[in-house]
Amino acid sequence: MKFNKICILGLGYIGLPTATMFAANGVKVVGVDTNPHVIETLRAGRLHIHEPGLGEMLQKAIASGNLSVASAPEPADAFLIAVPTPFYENQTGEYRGQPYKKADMRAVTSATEAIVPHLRKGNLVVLESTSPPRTTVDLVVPILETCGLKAGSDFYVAYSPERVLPGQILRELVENARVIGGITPESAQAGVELYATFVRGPIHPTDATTAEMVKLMENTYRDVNIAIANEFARLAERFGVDVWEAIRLASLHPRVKILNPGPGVGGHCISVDPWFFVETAPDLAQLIWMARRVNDEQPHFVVEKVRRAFGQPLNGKRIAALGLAYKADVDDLRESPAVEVVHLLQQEGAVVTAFEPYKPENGLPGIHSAMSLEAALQSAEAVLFLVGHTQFRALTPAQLAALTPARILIDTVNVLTGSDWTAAGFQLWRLGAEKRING
Ligand code: SAJ
Repeated sequence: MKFNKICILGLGYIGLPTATMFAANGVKVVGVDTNPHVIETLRAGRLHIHEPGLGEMLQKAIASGNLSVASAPEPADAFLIAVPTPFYENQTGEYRGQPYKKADMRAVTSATEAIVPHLRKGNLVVLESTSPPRTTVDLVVPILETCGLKAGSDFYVAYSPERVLPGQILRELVENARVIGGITPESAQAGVELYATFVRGPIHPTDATTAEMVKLMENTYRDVNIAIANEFARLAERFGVDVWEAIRLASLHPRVKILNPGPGVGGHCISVDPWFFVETAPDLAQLIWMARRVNDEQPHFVVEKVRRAFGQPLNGKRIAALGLAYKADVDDLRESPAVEVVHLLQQEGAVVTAFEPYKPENGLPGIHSAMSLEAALQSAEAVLFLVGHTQFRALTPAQLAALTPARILIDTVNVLTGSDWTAAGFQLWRLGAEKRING
């Protein structure tokens, strides 16, 4: 099949790099977003998200005339849906008295509806948004068929999960293996031909529901493995063991690779996707559900640690919280456990000044953010490391001692390694190591 023009609905962390990549490879792309701010920013050649390398690529794509942005779809050879699928904030399901989170599919529904007036014979529609199993066949196809054409014979429909890592998106979009599930083998084949435009990794055709499940399995596998790392951290504290050392030694086994404990699991993927299994099969997804609970409780575990470091209630204590992003070296605060920790500390009466180097200007509602590391640290009694940003990892004891009167350091992400912090007068408390290290 020949794809001269494609329309990409949703210009976020996935849709925008994908649109830019297609445009850079010679395809005419119309990027569609319902948020006017996104459209204005992109038209001015600027980015509303942070992703290394994307800014230059976007400007070239716009200048070449291959990429344009619009607020509504238009006729094209293929349509890609890359809109968010968060869970409902105020609505939960319940199974045997336990609440579970439910996917909010309204953006997928309205993006699909927006395609209907433009759908022609021979078109391809691909859903990329992470979705509960069977979304393509049970939600997307029936909406598309309201145009009067038959999915699978008149037009093609496929599900293709994105698997890129924020911060590495441009490389991983090209190099990662890609799974493309069609509602028919011909639909999968059409999808393979579309993505072959820029994907250099192997492309694997399958059916749509398998592709949906594959995506959820990947992130659920990671969530469950982080949960066990977090549980190991709790156990290590109980037994007076340093979990980081124990993990390093256990991972010497050729078939064991333990992930890192931390303040919890955030981001828009791993903390969300496992719920799609729980929601659709709560009777079966018991282990997955428990892992979610362990990871969601982790910010409380951190607060308990901070309380122990002070040895007294946190009311009135001045704490510098370093990092608000959901993980190291990204600017994304979505579902961030660091933000949750700050809120919990404030509920205990602590006076928290946060510093997020990737978004110093963007104070979150209810969080007092400093514009610089210096400002965050200058009157703190304790410094709490919540994200392993490179900038924090590079701090030396002498630098930190010069920046803050605080002598209590609480490290939830193992950034304060390799130096003797005690010699510089600090007390170091690390997550997963109950005894004070070196002190
Ligand atoms: N985390 C830990 N310990 C670890 C690893 C991660 O606590 O050992 C935490 C991070 O700090 C963060 C969260 O887990 O809060 C998620 O981070 P991540 O780096 O594991 O994943 P994401 O959400 O940035 O990206 C994931 C990736 N999936 C997998 O690695 C299986 C990515 O490939 C997917 O494209 C993305 O989800 C997605 O969009 O689904």
